[in-house]
Amino acid sequence: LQLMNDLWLAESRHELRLLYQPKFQAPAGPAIGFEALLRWEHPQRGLLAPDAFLPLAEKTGVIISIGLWVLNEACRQLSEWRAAGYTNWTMAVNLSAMQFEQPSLIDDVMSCLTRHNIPPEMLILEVTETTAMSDPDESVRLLTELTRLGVKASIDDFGTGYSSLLYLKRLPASELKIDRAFVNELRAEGEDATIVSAIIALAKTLNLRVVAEGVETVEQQAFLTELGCNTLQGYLLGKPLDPQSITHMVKHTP
Ligand code: G
Ligand code: G
Ligand code: MN
Ligand code: NA
Repeated sequence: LQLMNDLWLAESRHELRLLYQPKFQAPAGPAIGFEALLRWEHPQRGLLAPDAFLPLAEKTGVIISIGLWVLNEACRQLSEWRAAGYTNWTMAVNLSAMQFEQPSLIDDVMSCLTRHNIPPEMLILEVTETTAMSDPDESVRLLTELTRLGVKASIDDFGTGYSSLLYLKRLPASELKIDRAFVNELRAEGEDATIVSAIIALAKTLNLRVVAEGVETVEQQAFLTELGCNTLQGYLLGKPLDPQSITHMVKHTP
């Protein structure tokens, strides 16, 4: 209960932070964009990862205001990077199920883009496969509206939910992210290799960019590239970093 109280106050107390994890062109290209990942600097418990408080935030509804804060802060950071010359970077923001169902979502996204002067196509909204498929018709409608604004949609944690291929085909997404559970155990002869190559083939058929998340080894990097995966994300190539470290990273990478 204390945690719940603290969570309602976290934003006004300036305890929320965003880290940014890079996505790279496969196999070893430059960073093409970043995913904003939320952290909570709790005064007593220290730095908390989303798993420690997002379920509570969803249950109590505070996720709505936290989610708006995330969207706004990520766009603010992107506009700062754009002003510094990094105009080809995209920014990905994770949406929770409850945010996705908010009637004000489209307006909130639009006003955020305007406020920070961000070209819509540089913003990617990540929704999990499970969220997208819980009400497929509504998801098609929402993603169609977002796409009309020019914003990109990404289907996160793909492979863990139950997609109807018919709806997947109708969803105006531009990206699939292969869940890191499949990437984790990737070996050339294993079962996960078959699943991963099927997902990549599916993404190609549907004309979607395909991102592998959780890439931790050079073997995974090489194998995913061989299978035709265009984008890689994971600790091997870049951990979630604070903005200062990112500026440092790009200045010291040829
Ligand atoms: O950053 P980390 O690997 O601990 O993230 C754990 C989970 O929390 C991931 O599934 C990620 O998508 C989710 N997550 C991270 N940041 C946000 C956020 O700002 N909003 C939502 N809804 N989920 C997030
Ligand atoms: O579900 P989503 O893709 O939003 O999850 C992002 C989460 O995955 C973040 O919390 C991030 O810390 C974590 N993550 C990113 N790269 C790796 C990785 O290479 N290995 C593991 N185990 N976790 C990762
Ligand atoms: Mn994500
Ligand atoms: Na994911």
